[in-house]
Amino acid sequence: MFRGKHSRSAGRRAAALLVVGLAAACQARVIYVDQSVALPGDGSTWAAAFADLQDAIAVAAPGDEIWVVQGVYTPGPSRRDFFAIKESVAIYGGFLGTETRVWERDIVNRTILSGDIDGDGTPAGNSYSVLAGKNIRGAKVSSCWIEGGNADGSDPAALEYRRGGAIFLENSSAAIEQCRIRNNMALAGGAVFIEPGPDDTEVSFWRCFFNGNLAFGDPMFGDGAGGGIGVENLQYTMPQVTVDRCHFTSNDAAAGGGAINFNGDDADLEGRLVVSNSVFSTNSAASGGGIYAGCCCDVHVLGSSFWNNSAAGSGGGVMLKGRLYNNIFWRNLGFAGSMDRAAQVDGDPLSLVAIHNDIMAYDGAFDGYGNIDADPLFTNPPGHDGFAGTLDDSLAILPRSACVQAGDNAFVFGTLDFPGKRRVSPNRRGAPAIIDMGAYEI
Ligand SMILES: [Ca+2]
Ligand SMILES: [Ca+2]
Repeated sequence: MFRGKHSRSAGRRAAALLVVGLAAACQARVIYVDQSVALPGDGSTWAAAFADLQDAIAVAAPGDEIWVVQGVYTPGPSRRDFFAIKESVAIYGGFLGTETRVWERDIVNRTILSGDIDGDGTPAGNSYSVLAGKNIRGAKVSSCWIEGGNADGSDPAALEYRRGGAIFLENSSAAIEQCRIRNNMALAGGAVFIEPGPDDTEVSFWRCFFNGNLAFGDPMFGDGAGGGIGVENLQYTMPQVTVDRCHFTSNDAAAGGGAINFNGDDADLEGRLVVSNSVFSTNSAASGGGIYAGCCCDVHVLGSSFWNNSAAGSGGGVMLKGRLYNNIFWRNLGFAGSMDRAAQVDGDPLSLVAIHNDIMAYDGAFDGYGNIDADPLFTNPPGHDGFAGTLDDSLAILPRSACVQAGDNAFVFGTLDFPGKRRVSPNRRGAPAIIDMGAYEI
């Protein structure tokens, strides 16, 4: 089992979680929101729901849950308005307005948190960030579609209007779960930007889809990194960021990290990025089409698949310092459309360890063992719609793929693969349970 280093802050974090848990037990309540309610009430029942999500957020206290019926919700008339992510408050979307239990919600009931406040269907005039949180702990956003944020602020000193079109987090810990985060843009951190602060913070993404997000800023001025998720800081300790069972497709960055940019000070040994059981298809950047991680922080990529990502320079799949376990990097594109090893995985050989990966054109460049160079036999990468870069892209592999039973069980994070099958399954009855390379277990 893959285990992380023991952080000096683990004890403090556990204590904080305990306090949050006690607070939740004492005063947890549900606040109901339904934009179509006939007569808005005090949010105490579906029949008396608030019509405006902002009204629910305004009265929410730590431990509360906000349940939001399907429909479109906008933060407010000003581009500076946002839905506040509050301390120990969970926002759940995906309801029809009849449910009595939180698990009855379903993402197919689209609770859309939209930045298109002028309703013209274009990014122009939209909210800088749809959601934002500062100095908070224990927050959750679940089962929402988050779209249309456009952090294109012109004042260089006002970072919060230039980062994180969908979500801007500063010195905060939050869990983002089962959300569809699409068509957001920013100068950096197109969908999500995580600004570290003086506290130890942790941000997790679980079963989220990132599609069509863009970091468009000018790299000359330190912008343009992280089309999907951007984390960048030289002043404070980098946060702990985990990404599990997520799908990144058609996210683009003018600088590093089409899907994810994780970049701090080289002296920062506390920050950590763990990416597991995730799919990266058709993302692009100047460098690191899938992931760019340029600091010496703890960076681990496990059980994930990278296909058709591209970089104008190097590392069409990933460009990083870190550790790669049980992944597939296939047909990613580098400089001038090349598909050599550097187009799949690039980074400083002295700081990159690769163990049991399938890497196209692998040349033994990195420390490690068990790596192969064999067509993974994806079943249908562009998916049923025939277009690469859409949400039905699939990097499932055929049973006769060389990636089957070819991983290393010493490096497994999480118990389920990308679609939800148990990790470390035998490929047939009676076979030993060995993890398959990539995001899909046979
Ligand atoms: Ca607009
Ligand atoms: Ca597709």
